[in-house]
Amino acid sequence: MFESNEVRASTSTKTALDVLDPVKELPLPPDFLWGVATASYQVEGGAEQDGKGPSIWDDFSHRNPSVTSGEDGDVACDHYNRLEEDLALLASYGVDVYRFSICWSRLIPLGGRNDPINEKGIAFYNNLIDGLLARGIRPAVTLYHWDLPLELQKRYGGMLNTAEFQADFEHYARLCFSRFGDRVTQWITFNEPYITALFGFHSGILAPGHSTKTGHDSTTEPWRVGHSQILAHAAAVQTYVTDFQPSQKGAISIVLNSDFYEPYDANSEADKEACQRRLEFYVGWFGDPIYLGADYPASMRKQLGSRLPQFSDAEKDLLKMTAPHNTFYGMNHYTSQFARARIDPPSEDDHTGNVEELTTNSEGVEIGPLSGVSWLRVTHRQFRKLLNWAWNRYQRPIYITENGCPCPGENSMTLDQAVDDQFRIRYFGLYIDAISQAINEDGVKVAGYYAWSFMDNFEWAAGYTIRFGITHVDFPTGTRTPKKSAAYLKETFERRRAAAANGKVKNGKL
Ligand code: PNW
Repeated sequence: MFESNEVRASTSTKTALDVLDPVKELPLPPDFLWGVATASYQVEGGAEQDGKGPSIWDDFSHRNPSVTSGEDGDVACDHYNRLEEDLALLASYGVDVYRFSICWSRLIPLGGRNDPINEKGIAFYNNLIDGLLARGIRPAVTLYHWDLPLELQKRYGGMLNTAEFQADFEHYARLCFSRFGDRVTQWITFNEPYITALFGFHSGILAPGHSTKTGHDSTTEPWRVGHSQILAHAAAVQTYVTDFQPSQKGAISIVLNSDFYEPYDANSEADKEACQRRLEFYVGWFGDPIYLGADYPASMRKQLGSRLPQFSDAEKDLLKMTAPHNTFYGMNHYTSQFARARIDPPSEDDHTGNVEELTTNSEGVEIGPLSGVSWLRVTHRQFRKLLNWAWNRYQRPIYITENGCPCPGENSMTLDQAVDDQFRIRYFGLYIDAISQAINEDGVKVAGYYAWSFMDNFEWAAGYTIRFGITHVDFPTGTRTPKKSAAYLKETFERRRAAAANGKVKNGKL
């Protein structure tokens, strides 16, 4: 995942589309929100502009060009300098909401609680937020989407130092609430803490690039980094609820990503248990402490023993106190896999719950058709099951905070071919149908949907080779061209919401 693992179109797009189910265009509630999402390092550029300090991603991409396909986010989509154009484009797409992240080192170049604040960085996000509101678009703000101020990594090891990180994150969050909170009603503390912990501190594919290969202890670091994010999250929630929410009236939570898992052998009890355990190691790791105010899942305690940190009494109190204030569940979801129970005992650096992950089951059936990247297959039925799983366990209204895919062969296409993104349109249609079924047939509360992504951007270790945008970006010139999926999303959400409003819906069907 995340490496440059582009899937080139070996067959024509028509053939790839033929194997996908048809879209039913099922209805959605009239107040369902839709929008698009981005992250600061993936789109902004302006790496050294107006006093911004370096982040671990500036450092990582410059030091390890081979890991990031020789690319970096120095310019990316140059969103920092093309703000007006991008605001106009967002408005033309008819979105209700826009999810973006703040680059911490733009606001506090060195990152720490006693370090100076950069007013020019604050001004950029003020312009963005005001520009959105002027166009009737509501901002949803992620505080941390992977670009930690580099100085904090150097000063005390960043997330490896729980107490320092928690204090600095709380201070940064407070700054954001106080400067932007009068206009922001949806806050997200961390994007995908699972990916930060495991890809930043286990495989080393993402910044800061720790792994056993670089001399780090990947049997303990991911669990410490997860612990730090949970406690920093809880501290920020407490600050928001105590000092800002009474007047600002916004909502706050976190975004957890995960695949769904189907048993490799549908008749094997061990494989069925492996699916549940895999989800606990993926989602329960963060979801149980944050939404339930509980300890880590028992399956994790059992396997990881003393390598999984303990919560002190004061920390347990903080989690219990803040849990009910996480009023929505932010879900990033792309794909699913089969899970097979391993027979041998888990290795010390296992993070799966001793589960083998596969794309083909015991009968040789593939989980779904391949998109334009090797880790992502179209698995809309499993998406519906994951929505049910998260709703049953946490009982919070769900926002899909990211969902999308690259088309097979997209990066090798001409502009005309790339904007005719029928594969992506089908993917969106099927996944939105799954949301409709979860709401109307299963009784799951899903409140909104953000497509990933507003535009093609810096896809981390894959550089610019993997394109997730509903807007094509020609990176040498920065030229934006809407893909057909942009118009499709606007029309399909209008149609699906109107269907319900017009009373044309019976039993959730048109
Ligand atoms: C997300 N998986 O990460 C990130 O939040 C985005 O920044 C990124 O651009 C996007 O996905 C597309 O890759 C992922 O489990 C997290 O397969 C998890 C998975 C994939 C991507």
